[in-house]
Parts: sequence; C-alpha cells; structure tokens
Amino acid sequence: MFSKILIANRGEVAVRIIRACREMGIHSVVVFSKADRDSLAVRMADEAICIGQSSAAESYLNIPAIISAAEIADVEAIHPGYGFLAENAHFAEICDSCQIKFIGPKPESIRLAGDKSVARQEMIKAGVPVIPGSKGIIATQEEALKAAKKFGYPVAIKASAGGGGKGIKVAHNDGKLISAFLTAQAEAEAAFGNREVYIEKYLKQPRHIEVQIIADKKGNIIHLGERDCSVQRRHQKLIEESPAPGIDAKLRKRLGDTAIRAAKAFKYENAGTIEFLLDEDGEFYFMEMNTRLQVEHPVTEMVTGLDIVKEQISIAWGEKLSVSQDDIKIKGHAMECRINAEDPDNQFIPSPGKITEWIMPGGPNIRVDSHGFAGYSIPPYYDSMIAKIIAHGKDRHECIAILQRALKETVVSPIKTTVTLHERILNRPKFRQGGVATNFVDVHMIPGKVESVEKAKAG
Ligand code: MV4
Repeated sequence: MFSKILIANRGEVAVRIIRACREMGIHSVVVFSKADRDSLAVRMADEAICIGQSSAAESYLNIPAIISAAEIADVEAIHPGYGFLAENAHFAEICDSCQIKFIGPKPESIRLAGDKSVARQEMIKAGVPVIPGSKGIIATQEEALKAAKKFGYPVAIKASAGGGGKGIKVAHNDGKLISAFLTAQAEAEAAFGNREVYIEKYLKQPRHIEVQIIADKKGNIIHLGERDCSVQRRHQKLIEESPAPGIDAKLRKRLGDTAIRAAKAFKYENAGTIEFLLDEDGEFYFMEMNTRLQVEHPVTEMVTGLDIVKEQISIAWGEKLSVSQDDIKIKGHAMECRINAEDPDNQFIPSPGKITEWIMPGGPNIRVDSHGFAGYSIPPYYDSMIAKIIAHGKDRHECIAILQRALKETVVSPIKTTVTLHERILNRPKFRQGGVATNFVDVHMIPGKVESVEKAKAG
C-alpha cells in the first residue's frame, strides 16, 4: 500500500481524506494556502506545506506549486478531493508524467466526461437513455430552430464544456430561442473558452437522482445505490438522501445497471457518479458523469457500510474492489444537511468570520464531517460549506427525526448558517412526503410565499 499521500484540497474533505489515510496507516500531507494556516486539516495531517497566497488560483489551483510540494514531501499519490483540480484531466496527466498516482479516474475518462456533448453521444452508443436532443453541436440559428421544432418547446441550450448547472439556458418559443442561443454561446465562450452548445428538450420539474459507482483497475465495477439530490438552490445542493424515496426495487436495479453500463463506456476506474434526471412519468435520462468523490458520498457510506475514500485509495494502489455487487445491501435510510456559513434569511449572502461558539451534534446514528471548531475563522475566499450533518435511521421517517434532533443540538455563532433553513425544510409536509422535484426550494421555501399562504389558510 502507499506509505504517503498528498491531499490537494482544504476544508472538510481534506479532513475526511486524512481520516481514511490514518486508518490505513498512510502518512498524510496537506497543502494549504496562507488563509488556511490555522485550519483543522493542517493541524490533523502528518505534514503540511504552504503552497501560496489565499486565492484559489494562487494555491489550490496552482499545479506547479502542488506538484513541487508532492516532490518535496516525496509522496506516492495525490488525492484531489472535490472541486479545485479534481476533474482537471491536465492535472491528472501531469501527476502521471511525474510518476505520482492520481487518486481518481484516467485522464481520458475525465476529459470525455467533461465534454457533455460527446459524452451524450457515447451514452447513446452504449444504449444509455439520454434526454431527447440534438445529435451534436448546434452551430447556427437555423439548426437551433430546426432542433427546437423537432423536440418541441421548452428546450434547454447547454454548453458542451458546462455542467453542474453552469451554462444552461431555457427557451419557450421561437421568438426567445435565437437570443437564448446567442447568449448561451457567448456565455459558454466567456466561462469555458468554448462556445459549443447543444439542445435538449427541457424536462419540467425533474428529480435529480444519481448513482454512486466504484470500479477497480481489473475490470470489476459495482454500484452503491442511488442518492436523491433534488433539494437544491441555484445548483447548490442543500440536502441529499439515500435511498431515493418512492423508487421501487425494479427501478433501482435499472438505474444501477444503467449507471454501470455508462461507467463502462467511460472506461471508468475509481469512484464516480452518474447523474440522471427522473421525470414525472418515472422515465430517467443520463445527464452527466461526475468523475470525482462527491460532497454527498457519506449518505451512501451510511447505507452500505462501505468507506468510499478507503476504497478509492486501494483502487489507485491496484487492489481489486473489497466487495462484489451481491455484498451491497442497502440498510435503512441516510440523509445529509449541508451547513453553509450563509444567511438564509438574507439571500444566502456569505457569512465568514470568527466562530466563537461551536457545538456539533452527536449521539446515536449521527455523523458530522466538518473542519470547524470554536475559535476558527472562516476565510472569505472559498466555498461556504462548514459542516455536513448526516443521520442514519431504520427508515426515512426515523432518519428525519434523528436529523431534526441533531439540528436542534447544533450551535454555531455568531456567524449565520443554513441550520435554520434545514429545520424549516425538514418540517414541511411536502418534503416529509418524499420525492420532491428540483424546483422544491424555489417554490416552497421562499419566505412569504407558500408559508404565508398556509398561515392565512390556517387562520
Ligand atoms: C436539464 C433540466 C431539464 N431538462 N436538462 C441543471 C444542472 C445541469 N447539470 C443540468 N440541469 C438541468 N438540465 C433538461 N433537458 C433541468 C436541469 C436542472 C436541474 C437539474 C438537476 C438538479 C437541479 C436542477 C435545477 C434546475 C434545472
């Protein structure tokens, strides 16, 4: 097994990976920016190396600085975590050329998944259902009009280089299509340096269902069931759960088998996620593949009992999967709330600064993944997520009760957090029923909208 791994990340995921390393007897090295000198990851790791100034561009995205740190520390592998360089094929290639194992898929798989239009064509070839849409790139206004006519309004115009909610425009008629098309191209050029777009039929109120897969270098590949990530705001997930409510065994098997077929088409190895949209008729369609460890991986760990990060490390070393598909039994229900340092009552404006009070929940069936502590100052430069609170119950009802009592135990001050929003969501009958669509937060959680209507009804 590796004796030393570098973690090219920060925050809770750096802490998560240090924990896996320590349990495996692997020496951990974290890199950190000037702003993260006093972070928990720096305190917990066996070694820590400063790689630059506070901005991500000068630190966690600085490939030469990270590779230099890896050489100086003499590590055998790099775990990229999520975000930053995790889905950068160029970085994975550089690791290869420096004889440092990149803990993740091959560069070709990352590159293929990153080109959403090509990935879509590959899925069609592999027999994976995709959303009805254009064969390839739509380059002209005439082609755009033709495609919209063929699939019917509304249509989505998506950037080939986009993903995760970036670079998508919706048009409802011919009149709006041309300007949406031109704007989509211009925005894609500005955001990704690539103006290629394609067109799909726009599904109304879909659910976001994703399947976790793991694959070793020997051709073994299994799925770990699905997660429902429909509770999100502006493409930032708020709550994730596994299994997805209302998905029967038959649909679960079809989703799992389809995810494996998709991953094979990407020649995938290591841990990855296939994202699907599930429409109101129960049809599901491939949306994109995420070639990294995901923020919400703990809900899958809770219901399967597997440690996905340890599995990633042993796969990168060359071991075969520790389990077979038949060993995977989904036990109970798990749900995760992402706690962000943001003000949910004031347009989610970031709330960085010093934490003076920090009480995290505990007790049975609660897991907290976090880099926070009393006295920690949240830097303003990065993502605002400060903790993930994950509950595991025998069923969804019990899981929600456990998560509710955990949120009630949680104290973080004086900064603002999303804890109060989560308490409101978990109380809403519509959410408790299960199976909400991706528009749930906008439609049901905007203060003064639905709640005030319900209060008025209640008298
Ligand atoms: C869609 C869609 C409906 N129809 N594509 C948003 C993220 C990006 N990866 C793709 N997204 C969507 N693509 C078609 N053809 C609706 C969304 C979408 C969405 C998807 C998953 C989770 C939340 C979402 C919120 C708004 C829109």
